[in-house]
Amino acid sequence: MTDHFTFTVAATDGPARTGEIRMPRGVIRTPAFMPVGTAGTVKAMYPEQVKALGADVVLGNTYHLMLRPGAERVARLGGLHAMMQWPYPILTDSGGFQVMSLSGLRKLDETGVRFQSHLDGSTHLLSPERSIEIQGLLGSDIQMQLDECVRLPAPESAIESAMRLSLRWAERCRIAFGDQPGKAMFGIVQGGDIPRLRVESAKALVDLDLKGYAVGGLAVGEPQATMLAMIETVEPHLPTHKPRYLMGVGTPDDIVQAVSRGIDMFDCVMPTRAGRHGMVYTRHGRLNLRNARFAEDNTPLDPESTCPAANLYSKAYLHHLVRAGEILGMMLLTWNNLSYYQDLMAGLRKAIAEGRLHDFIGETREGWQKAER
Ligand code: PRF
Repeated sequence: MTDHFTFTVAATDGPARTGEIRMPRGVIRTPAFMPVGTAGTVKAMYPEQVKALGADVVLGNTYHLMLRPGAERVARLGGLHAMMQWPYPILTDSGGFQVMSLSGLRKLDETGVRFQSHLDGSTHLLSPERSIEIQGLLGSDIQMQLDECVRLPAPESAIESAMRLSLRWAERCRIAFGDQPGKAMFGIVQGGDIPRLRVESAKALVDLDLKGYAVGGLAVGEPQATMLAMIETVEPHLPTHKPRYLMGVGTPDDIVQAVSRGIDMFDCVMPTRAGRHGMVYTRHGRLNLRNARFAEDNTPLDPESTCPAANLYSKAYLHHLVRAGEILGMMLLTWNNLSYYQDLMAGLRKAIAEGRLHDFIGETREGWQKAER
């Protein structure tokens, strides 16, 4: 295994690419979906199950882990990989986005974000330097710059100042991160739904020569068409030899659309969160297993899937578990959903390698139409 962080593109199909990120803790096959392990666990899943489904990397959150159990404590206990029993790569988000969506009182200025914990009301400061320090204490392999993400719609002036602040924080994060050959710090393109600001953000980040680039500030209230247009705006300005990560996205359709526009990495709570709320993703679309029409449906979710949650148990049984609020219901639905997402990514990688991405996307979308809603 390499002692450096490298990214190689093996094949392209239009703007879409398939390749590998290599780093000391493992290889990430791209396009990759990263299951979300916010609080040091991919909820309702054993780490070995997550790996067996084909996930090469999971996501952790600075915000949650700094508050509980605390970054210094995680470090004393040997780091997040050791605690979680996940020896493979971990990417951590920087915290700013979660502060904005979860914490109580908060104040953002040039220094960073001062905020009150949603757990006990204690006050904390997350600066660019402290965010990188925390991500280092956790042992994160791919660290994200601290940024400010503006929900859409928003006034252009607010989008512009958040983008500029994010650029200044990117420089501070890069200095704080320093030179760590086996690890990476990614910049985050901001700029809302304004093409001019997106281009300016991408160019300035590329000048910082970071190891990868995320597109942030999307899937925050805008239509899907706007999100895809922003990816198309940014993509030509990002270097082809570095990974591109679309943060917090998305539905299976968002993912195939973004992959076909050149995105390599994704994370989203959707498959795990939906699985705890009775929703399943399948080749035939999304189903709500709480629905009474599944009460006596003795067929599995997908007999052709290799995941037992999809090929073994009947929909009637899963419906019963969900209705009864049984823990196993959440476990099986989460397992099915992550399996579906990982199989989708494997399908995308194969289709790109074989130069038939367009047909693959057509067939995949046709399959989704089959679910009766
Ligand atoms: N910035 C960071 N994390 C994020 C986002 C962002 O813009 C998003 C937006 N979809 C999700 N997670 N740091």
